[in-house]
Amino acid sequence: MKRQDPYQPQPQHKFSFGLWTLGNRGRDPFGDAVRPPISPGQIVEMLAEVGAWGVNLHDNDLVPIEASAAERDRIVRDFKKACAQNGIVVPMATVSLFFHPVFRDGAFTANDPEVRAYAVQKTMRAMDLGAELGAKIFVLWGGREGTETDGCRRADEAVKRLREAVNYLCDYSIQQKYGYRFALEAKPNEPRADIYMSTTGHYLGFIPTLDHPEMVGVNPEVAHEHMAGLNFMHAVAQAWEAGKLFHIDLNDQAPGRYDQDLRFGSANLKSAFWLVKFLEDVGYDGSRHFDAHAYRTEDYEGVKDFARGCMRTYLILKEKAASWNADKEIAAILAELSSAPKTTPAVGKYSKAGAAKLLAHVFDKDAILRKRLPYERLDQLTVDILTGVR
Ligand code: GLT
Ligand code: MN
Ligand code: MN
Repeated sequence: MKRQDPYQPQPQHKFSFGLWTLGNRGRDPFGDAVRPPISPGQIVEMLAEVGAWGVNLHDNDLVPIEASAAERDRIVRDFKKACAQNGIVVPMATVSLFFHPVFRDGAFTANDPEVRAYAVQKTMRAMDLGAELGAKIFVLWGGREGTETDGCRRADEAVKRLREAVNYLCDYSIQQKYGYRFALEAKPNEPRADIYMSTTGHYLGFIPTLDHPEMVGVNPEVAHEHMAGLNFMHAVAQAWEAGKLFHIDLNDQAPGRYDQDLRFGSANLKSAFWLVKFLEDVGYDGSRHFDAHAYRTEDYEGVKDFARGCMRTYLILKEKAASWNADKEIAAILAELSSAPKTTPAVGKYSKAGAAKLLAHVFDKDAILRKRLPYERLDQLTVDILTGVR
């Protein structure tokens, strides 16, 4: 009997892609599109063919910005039908506050009050659209919320404007009973020279200042933290620990480059491994959303290869993470690392008695230093597992 492919994506893996990802036509700042346009319905068919679970969208990925109300309704009806026929769900919606030239100076943080008001109105309409399609997560990525010259506004004013907009949108969701959870996505630069809220950590500091912090979390993206030279998994872990990992954008990126949005795991397999291991170890159960696109060399068959590759790599790394966790030598090293003499005073929560005990204890620093920390071996075992020789 033929063994079933263990890396075949299943609905419970919650793999999703944006309409803008499979629909990406390979345009870049230096060259025009290489792939012909395809419709949202065709993208949904492709997603079903490759075994994905969900599709995410910006308002204008589906409904052109100038569409009439009647056109909008027809487009939405057809799209819902395509999703139902292909067994594809819409877990997340978002809004384009970056493509139209009106947002050249930002959206929620723009200096022109009319642009700020339009941005909020456009987002409310995108929330209506997402709710109609069943989305429960609403992503906000402020790609244009930034500067080329810091003479244009005081940076703390931008923070205040952003807060005002997010507060407004939370209240709109409550009033409409949409049940949204907002996921804020950071990026350090591109398309603006400097974007406010440049890392996930910035957003984690911003969220507690909101009127409804419980409704707002983050959508960290691999590439965006790598562009800032940061350890992505650490950002994800901090978001998770704060109860704020509402969504995640998986892709890949070599540090120091332009915004690459590469196939998941294709640039730095080892950091992708630590990430997948983290998500699986803690039991993250949200979407595994791939915000990436195929190489510009590809036709739509190549785009399917790209999408299959993202999911396959995730599932391979998930299997490797299980092997890592089950490895006896690794388990023995981990146990050794955190062992200590029984006489070690516990720190834990402060108490007067505990503090007195701690102050009285004499630490044998030489003995502590004699303890092995075999991280070289630990890391090589990881490499052996990842390369398949173990
Ligand atoms: C855009 C950006 C992404 C964001 C999307 C959501 S759009 O493609 O590069 O990182 O997640 O607005
Ligand atoms: Mn993204
Ligand atoms: Mn990106």
